Parts: sequence; structure tokens; C-alpha cells
Amino acid sequence: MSMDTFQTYETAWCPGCGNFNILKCLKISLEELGKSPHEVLMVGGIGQAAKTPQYISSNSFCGLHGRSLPAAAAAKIANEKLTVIVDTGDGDSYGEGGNHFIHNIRRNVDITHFVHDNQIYGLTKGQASPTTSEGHITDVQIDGNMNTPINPILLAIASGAGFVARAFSGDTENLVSIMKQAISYKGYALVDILQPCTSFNKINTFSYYKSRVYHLDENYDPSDKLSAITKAMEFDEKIPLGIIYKEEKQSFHEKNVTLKAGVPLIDKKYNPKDVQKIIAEFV
Ligand SMILES: Cc1ncc(C[n+]2csc(CCOP(=O)(O)OP(=O)(O)O)c2C)c(N)n1
Ligand SMILES: [Mg+2]
Repeated sequence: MSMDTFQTYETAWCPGCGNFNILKCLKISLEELGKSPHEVLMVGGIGQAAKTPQYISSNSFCGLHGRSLPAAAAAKIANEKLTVIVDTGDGDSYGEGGNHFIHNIRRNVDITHFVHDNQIYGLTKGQASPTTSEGHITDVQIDGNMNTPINPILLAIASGAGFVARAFSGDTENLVSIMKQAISYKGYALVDILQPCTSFNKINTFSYYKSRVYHLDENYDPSDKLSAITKAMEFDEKIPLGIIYKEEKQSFHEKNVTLKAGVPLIDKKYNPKDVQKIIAEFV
């Protein structure tokens, strides 16, 4: 398969934005996994990160703000042959989409969730997002952000996610490796990708992340939940990158009586007249 199976397009991102390398790593990952554009559905919500699906030549769906996960889950439930990837921001995933975040973890549909975590609402010019640090001054939070940030890694593990990873947009090799493992994982997989926003986050810059991130030790055991919880809480002077927690779990398709028979919903035969008869009972 050629390195140009997936085309990428001119973007509306600012120079120096971490999104560029995340897009590049996504393209490399899909190509190295041998995927073809028609087999992949990219889903975003609203935001700068959420534009990523529009910049790569696969199927794509742009949902409402915070609503990318339910759209992605529905697409996968209807057509399990698709590789479904949600590629969107921290605000979209954990703020407006916070409720969907928790409940999609519980559902465990086989989708991959890449969160471009720049710890800010970038598209709307720099308001505090759910991952913005306490005290961070913005044009809106003029006395500093008063809210305690959520820890998405810890929240995902606590909610029962089977694949939880943290990556950094400036670490290509590590990010590609994590992306490929997340896409290949059967079930809901979260990758929180730390990413500088050069225009609206002057605190969590490229060098801020670069000086803090380190790779998990090769002896680290991601199946040990208590160690994973401890690692998830490391988010200050040192920030671990890698697969923080991994567990094999039954996916939605493996549990659902209709879907586990292996016939995708889109291939099922149905007679519209039978449906009309049922609807008529309610008229
Ligand atoms: C329901 C709703 N609320 C708010 C907005 C305004 N809005 C659009 S994008 C955005 C922030 C996106 O932030 P994030 O998901 O972190 O993406 P980024 O731009 O930082 O990549 C907001 C608040 C909206 N479009 N719809
Ligand atoms: Mg953001």
C-alpha cells in the first residue's frame, strides 16, 4: 500500500498547532495498518480539532458540538465493517460531550476516540475547557479559571474503559504506535493527545509539554488497574505517555444478541410493509 493512500488537504489551523502532526500521525497509522479510505469513517464535532475528519480522504461525519460519540457509535452499530474513529477536541469530548463520554465507555462499542487536548477552547478563541488548569487566566476567566480540571485518563479508567492512553502531538513515533494499537483494539479506546494551541494557550506550550512528558517504562504493566490509576494521576512536573490501562472486554457487538450473529444491520433484509403495519398500530 502506498504512503499516499490517504490524502490530506490544506487546513485552517494556525502555524505551530499540534493538530498538524496529529493529522500526519493519523495518516501514517491508517496506512501502516493497511486501511483503505472507503473502510474508514472519521467523526468530529465542532472545534479546530473537530475539523480533522474534513482534512483526510476517508468517509467523514461532522456532528453537533459534543455529539460526535453517539454519531460514531450509531455508525459502527449499523455497519461493523467500518473502522470508526472520533477525532475531536477536549471541549467537544469532555465538556459539551461529557455525558456521552462516560456512557459510550460503558457501552463499549468498538470505536476509537482521539482527543486533541490543548486544554483550551481554541476555535472560540481561548475560553477555559474542562481540562484547563485551575488559575489559568483567559479573556473570559479574567481572575483565573476557578474550576477544578477533570482528569480524562482517570475518569475513563474509573468509568470502565478497556483501553486508555496518553500521547503527545510532538512525539511522532510514540503517537503512531499508540494510534495503531488503539485502532486495532476491539472496544472503545481513548487516546488523550496533549497538543499545544499556539494562539490561545500560552501556558501549555510545546516546550511545557516537551519538558514534562516521558515514556512509560517497558516493565510497566497496563493490566494492573491500581498502578494505572496512580499513573493516571501523574499530571504535573512529570506526565507519562503510553498505554496507561488495557483490559480485554466484551464489546457491544459481542454482547448484543442481534449483532453477535455477525450480520451487519445494513445487510439485513427488511420489508418496509412490515414496518408500516407496526406503525399503523399506533395511529
Ligand atoms: C452547543 C454549543 N455550545 C457552544 C458552541 C461554541 N463552540 C464551538 S467550538 C467550541 C470549543 C471547542 O473546543 P475544543 O473542543 O477544545 O476544540 P479546539 O477548538 O480547542 O480544537 C465552542 C465552545 C457550539 N458551537 N455549540
Ligand atoms: Mg481544545
